[in-house]
Amino acid sequence: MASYVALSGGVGGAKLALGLTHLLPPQDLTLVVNTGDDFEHLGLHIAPDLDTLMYTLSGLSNPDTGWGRAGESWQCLDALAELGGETWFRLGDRDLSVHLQRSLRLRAGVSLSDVSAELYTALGIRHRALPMSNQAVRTQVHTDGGTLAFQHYFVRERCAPRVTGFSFEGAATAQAAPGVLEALRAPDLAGVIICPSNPFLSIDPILAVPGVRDALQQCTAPVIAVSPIVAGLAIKGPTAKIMEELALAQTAAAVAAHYGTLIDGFILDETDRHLAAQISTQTLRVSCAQSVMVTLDDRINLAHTALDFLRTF
Ligand code: FO1
Repeated sequence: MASYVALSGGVGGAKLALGLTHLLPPQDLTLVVNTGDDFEHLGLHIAPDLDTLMYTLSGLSNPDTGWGRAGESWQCLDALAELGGETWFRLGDRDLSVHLQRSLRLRAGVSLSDVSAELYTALGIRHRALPMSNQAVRTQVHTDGGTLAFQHYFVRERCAPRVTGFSFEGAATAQAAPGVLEALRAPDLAGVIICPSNPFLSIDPILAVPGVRDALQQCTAPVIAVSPIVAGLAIKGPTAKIMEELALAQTAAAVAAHYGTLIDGFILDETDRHLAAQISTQTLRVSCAQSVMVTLDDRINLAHTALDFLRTF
């Protein structure tokens, strides 16, 4: 028996997670998902990364945006606009069903991890995806114009403000959700994969949950990360822009340096092969792969590379 854990944010991470679910049976994979992007909106609890992963794994995701559902309609949002309501965060009619159901169950006292399990099961997903925590951890984006809640920065302000740093409100007193630390401490743990998600906005919130970083540091299984930066560009989202604003080089090497001693291996895109020698150290091995995932085969192939790489340690 060999079990694996993957840490994931939304769109980019979900692609690799999908590839992993094609190669590993449900009992051998635990997906730990960022909830720092969660927020209360229109009286509902929105959990974007859990939902992006859920729609991706169930085959319901919108292939153009990566978030939300395919074939969505927007009648509720249009009607809300007529009432002068808030429409900057686009909730489709079908997507709303998930937010309504989740919010109702949370209000009834069910934990976020249990509601997520109910929703994933209802959509036919057999692999286990755990929120990083059942308590609220909310990513705050510090910008030169003040501090913004994550979705206000990301969606409402379209990542335009210059970032000066991040904090994860509530993290210090949060607990890892049931199953998270257990998966990282499992005797049969064969490897941990940090998906190609934004290191600052999607992975750091998971690492900020007490116990997670220590568990990764202490686990004897190898921990690898897949670079979300390819040829100096973010595959999706504001990672490169944020790195520039934080005065970091916009390179895969800077991402590897950000993870530091937490990782034992790093997967670079083929186009960044020339960086391999610079990144590898006595304690960090580098592997190269075609890491831009356009097709399902790309997702499965990258998952294969990650698992093969883990097996070489
Ligand atoms: N991202 C956007 O850029 N614009 C939106 O209007 C938007 C709506 C939305 C609705 C539900 C949901 O689950 C995700 C949604 N996202 C939207 C994505 C969300 O902001 C994610 O937090 C980011 O993609 C980062 O992972």
